[in-house]
Amino acid sequence: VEYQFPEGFWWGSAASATQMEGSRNGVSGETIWDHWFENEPNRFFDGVGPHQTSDFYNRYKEDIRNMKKIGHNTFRLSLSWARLIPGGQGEVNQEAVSFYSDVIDELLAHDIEPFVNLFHFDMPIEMQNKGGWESREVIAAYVDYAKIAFDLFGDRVKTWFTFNEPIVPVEGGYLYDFHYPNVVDARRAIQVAYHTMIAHAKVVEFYHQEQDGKIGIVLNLTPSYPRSQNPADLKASHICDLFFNRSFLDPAVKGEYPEDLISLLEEHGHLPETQPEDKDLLKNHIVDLLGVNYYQPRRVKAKDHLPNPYSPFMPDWFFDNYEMPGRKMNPYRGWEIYEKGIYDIMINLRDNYGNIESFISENGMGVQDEDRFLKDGRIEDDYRIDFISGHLKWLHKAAQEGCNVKGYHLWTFMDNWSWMNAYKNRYGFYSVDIETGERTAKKSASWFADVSKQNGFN
Ligand code: BGP
Repeated sequence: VEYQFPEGFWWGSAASATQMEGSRNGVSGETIWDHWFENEPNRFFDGVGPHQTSDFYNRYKEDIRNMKKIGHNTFRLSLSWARLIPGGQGEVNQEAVSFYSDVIDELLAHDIEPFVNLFHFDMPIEMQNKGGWESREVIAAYVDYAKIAFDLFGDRVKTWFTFNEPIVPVEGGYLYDFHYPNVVDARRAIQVAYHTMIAHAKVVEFYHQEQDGKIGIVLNLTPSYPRSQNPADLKASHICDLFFNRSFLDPAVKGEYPEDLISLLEEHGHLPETQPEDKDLLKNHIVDLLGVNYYQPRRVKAKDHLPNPYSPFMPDWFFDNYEMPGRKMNPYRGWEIYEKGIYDIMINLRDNYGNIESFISENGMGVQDEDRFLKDGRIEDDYRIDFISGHLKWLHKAAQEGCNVKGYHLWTFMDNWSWMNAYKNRYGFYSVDIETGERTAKKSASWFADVSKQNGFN
């Protein structure tokens, strides 16, 4: 085997509650996604909400058998806060307790280690109505929810995550208008980002006091590449990195915010509101491991025009994105494919973040109208095999060079519902017939089964 991975490498995939369970299956409180879909116009869902999705709620046994078939030894799911505690705080839903408990047991019975994430974009509407992450009360409710989850499942789940991509609700909900509550306001965005990390650190603190497994966070890291080495481009790229990577990476792994970020926000009068004890909280409660979601890099250049000083403050004041000539694209999702990015991230973690234990917690290729590639009843997704192997080669090189990388998870196990495109882009190892619920392995699934069996590939 040419690309042999370290022993015990985690081969698996990732998914989230909202995207696979079906919020109308079983008893559940509403999340912002149900609320947005049902009550307010939105331009994203193609008229299809998160009600049914891929019906994992009813079909998890079959799905877990399928995971086993393709060699998964780990699987990341998220709990739905609104399912477990429908009001966000208060009474626990016993039906949800049995559901998650059964899923966890079923995974363990198949020798698949469950990685459990507490929050994947799915704020309970009751909590959003109290101010979402802008509110300290909501932080307290989230910490209580985490404690309940640890009490219920901590005996069997030894790898936990506080958040998936915490910057996405900030960007989507408070800066660029693609998530509920559709606010565009950098001051509030910064407060939300900050409070998310406070909530995170409080949960890490509690976990370390009471439990004996590992706890981490999943961040979508987008390496920031400057157009040129001239100072203006370098500066633009640096600021972009501060806003979109280091605003979460540094507090999570180093326990403090980058000084450059603090002084930039200070200079523009946009520091968040803090409490005196926050600093020590962050400092003393860093993660045990880091999940890295990697889809695409950022190509950054200095701004062509200075921003209008009377326009409201935005991160985009400091840089422009540009389309690098000759870049490779996934034409379906409109995202650049740059495999080496995965290596650059890992080297950065090795050299600047204490070589923290990490793994690729999401990487994947969304494709529209995948039925075009059906042959004899199976989707021949050679492009996905190329995509995965292209990234794995660079990940292998990183591991060879001493990066502490422990695994690779595809986004996602089976086609599911998505935040901004419902079912348009398909990502799974298994295709799902949305009408009948039938699952069929794609070609990449059998390829991946071989990879995990051999712990590598040629
Ligand atoms: C990540 C999210 C996932 C997922 C994926 C693919 O950012 O963690 O939830 O959906 O991106 O993105 P999309 O579904 O928008 O194509």
